[in-house]
This record gives sequence, structure tokens and C-alpha cells, in this order.
Amino acid sequence: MKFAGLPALLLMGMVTAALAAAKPNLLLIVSDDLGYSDLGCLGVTPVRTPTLDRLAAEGVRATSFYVTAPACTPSRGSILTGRYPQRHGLYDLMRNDLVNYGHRYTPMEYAVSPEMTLGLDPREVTIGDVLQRAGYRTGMVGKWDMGQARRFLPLQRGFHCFYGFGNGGIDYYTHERYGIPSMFRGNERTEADKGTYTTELFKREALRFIRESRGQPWFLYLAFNAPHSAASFPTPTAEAGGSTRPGKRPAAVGVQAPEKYAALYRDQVRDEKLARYYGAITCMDEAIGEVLALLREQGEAGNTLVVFLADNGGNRSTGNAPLRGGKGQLFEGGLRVPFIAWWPGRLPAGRVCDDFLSALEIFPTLAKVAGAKPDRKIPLDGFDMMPVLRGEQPSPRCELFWEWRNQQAARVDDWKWVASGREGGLFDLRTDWGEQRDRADEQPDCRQRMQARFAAWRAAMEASEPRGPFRDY
Ligand SMILES: [Ca+2]
Repeated sequence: MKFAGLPALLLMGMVTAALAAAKPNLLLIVSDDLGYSDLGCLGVTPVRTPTLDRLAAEGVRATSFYVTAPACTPSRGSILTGRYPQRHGLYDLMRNDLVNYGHRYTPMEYAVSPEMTLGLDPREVTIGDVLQRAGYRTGMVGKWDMGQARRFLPLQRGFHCFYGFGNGGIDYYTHERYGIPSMFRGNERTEADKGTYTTELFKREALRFIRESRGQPWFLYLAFNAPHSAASFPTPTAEAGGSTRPGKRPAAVGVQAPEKYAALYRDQVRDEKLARYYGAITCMDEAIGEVLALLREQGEAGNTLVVFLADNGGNRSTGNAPLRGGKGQLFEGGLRVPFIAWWPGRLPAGRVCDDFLSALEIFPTLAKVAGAKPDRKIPLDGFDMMPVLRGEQPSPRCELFWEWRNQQAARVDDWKWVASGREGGLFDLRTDWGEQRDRADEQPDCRQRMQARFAAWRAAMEASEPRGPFRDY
């Protein structure tokens, strides 16, 4: 035997080193409110996304990939913890709604507002925690949205590095939320980059993190705020007398995009806000292109798993055709999102995967690929999806459930049941992705079965550990 005679300790060291070398890098890219149809390769909208198109052509694109909530915070909590929002505790947004009625927060008011005092329960274990323990250098760049008090920030939640913002949205240029500077480096707020478009900054920091991580396995959670609407004070309108009047909801700014990118679309769309929405996507696409170019330049492309998805469906104003509804709704437009996985040599090129998958699968997949062992005492709601993405086995997922404010929904196999106020119904997704034909009257047994499965899931969630800030009172 080749290694006969080598001291056992030396041999063990060689094996450990070989295992460390085998650990791939992990790049998890999340886009904010990107609609299901807004990938150039789908040809549904005029948007141009050459980088993401190439990623899909060289990797696997999933067509039936769902998030756990139709809005940012709960969905992102599931990506980070591998658990339904009803388990991890953040099942709604953390934001200061008074601003919608013209209230301007002072820094002191903001310090004690929900945006500052709420966050992901410190008892939750993030994918960053798990990968850090497995020897990864972990970085978070972009929209964190898991709380801004120090105990909630990425450095305390499994990440070695953080550049980004802790709340749900900021102005792309001033980086302010309600007039409060909201960009962080590490645990400290910074205004050093004020005036620069966020996508540019997040690209810069992603490149920096990857360069600084050479020689060790790394995990980068790169969460762009594009193409989410800017979220600071709305623009004062002439109608409101040039100021934000108490009691009147002012006009929102919408998506911000550098002129160079918005200009690409003005001839094709009448709506200026839509031109900026597509512009913000193309700008993000170019930023991702530069990150991938660095991986190729470093010779790390074959050693890096890249996962791309959106945190929830597109805003209804940008459209999610052919899907029904959008952000904030439990129709497919709010929940079914673009998803691409890319790993040259390890995932097939150009494969389109129609299997039923969800964001709950991301945590177990990344942990498995990294050889990390999540704590068995914490229930996870997903599974390692690599064999499904490779086409080696069908997805074991046959159910997924959602509860968001006053709406409930379930998908069981190819049936979808939605109860959303006066809207809703029972839909056969095999023939009706657009959820246009309500089959509830024709299929009463099926509807009953869906509702029973939902009730069973709801009971399981209620019985799960009652933790999370929204459950403690
Ligand atoms: Ca979002």
C-alpha cells in the first residue's frame, strides 16, 4: 500500500488536507422582487440578462421553484435557516409603517422602532453558522433583512464579514431608510460610500471577499436589493403641496437604476418605472457577470457551486405573466421564482428541471455539498436537492404550504389551493399555471384533501417550538 509505514498522525493530516481541498466554494445570490418571467432567456419580457442566461445555459434552471412567503423577510429567513417562517419566527416584515402616513422618524425614535428591535431569533442556526463550523470563510454582502440591532447582524449570525444593510430596503444612492443612514461594514454603520449605487458597491465587496478568501473554502451570501423599489422617504408630490403630509400616503420613488441602464429600455416600455426596473436587473446581471469572471480568472469556476434565486415574486405593477398575482399574494406570481444552479462539471449544462422544489432545500443542499453536519435536534423542512438538479432522481417534495397574513395556500402534488379573501380556488397546475380555472366545485374531494393537509401542517407548526419574536407574547 502506498502509504504503508507513514506515521498515523501524518496520514490523518494528509486526509484532512485532502478533504479541505475538496470543499467547493458556495455562492448564493439572491435578487429582490425579481419576477418569474424576468430572465432574458425566457423571452417573455424585454429584459436583458446575458449573464444569467449563460448561467442557465451552462447549468440547471428550475421552473417549479417556490419561496416560503410572498415577501422579503420571512422568505429570506427560510433561505438562511432551512425552516418554514412559522418555525423560524419571522413570518412578517419588520418595518416602520408610520412612514406611510407621513411620519418622519428621528434617529432616537428609529432606535426603538420595530425595524431596530426585531430580528431573527438568536436561537436560530443559520447556514452561515453551519458552514463556519465546517471550516468555511463566510461573507454576507447586501440586503440582510434579519434585524439591525447588533445581536441580529451577520457577524453574530455565522458570518466573518458583512457589508450591506440590515433592514428591508434603502435608497440605492443615499443608503438611507427614512432619512437614517443604513449601510454597515461589520457591526458599524458607514456613510463612506454615500452617493454610489448599491449594486456597484455589492459587486465591489463580493469581488473583495472572493479575492481575500483565496486558499480556503468560502461561502458568500450575495443579496442584491435590485430590483426592489427604493425604500426611504417617498418623493414629495406636488399634490401634497411639495411635502409629505401627515395622513396622506405619498408617491413611492419606485426602482432606481443608473441612467445608462434605464436608457436601454425607454424605447421599449412606456412606463418610466418599468424602464428603471429592467435597468436595475440588467445592472445586477452585469455585476454578477464580473463576479463569475473573477471565478474563471482564478480557475475556481469548476470548484464553485452558484445558486441564484429571487426572494419572492415580482411586484404586481411589473407583471409576472403568465403567472397570476405577485408579491404579497399566494398565487404563483408571488411564490414561484426564477432559480438557477451552476457548477461546471458537477451539474449538467442547459438542463431545465421541472421538479417541485423550494427555498427550504437550499440549507440542506449547501450543508451537504460542504460536508457540514447540521444539528439534528433542529427540524429542517427541506432536503439535499443535488440529485434532483442532476436529474438522477425525482424530487421528494410533494407538499408545500404558505400562510401570509389573512391568506392560506397549499400545493400538494400538482394541485394548488389558495384562500385569499374573496379570491382563491383550486387549480390544476399541470394544465393551468396561470391559476385561471377554479376547479373547486368540480373536485370537492380534492379541495377537502388540500384543506386537511393544510390544517395538519398548521397544527405541526403550532406544535413546533414556540420561538421567535412574534410568538413570545
Ligand atoms: Ca423581496
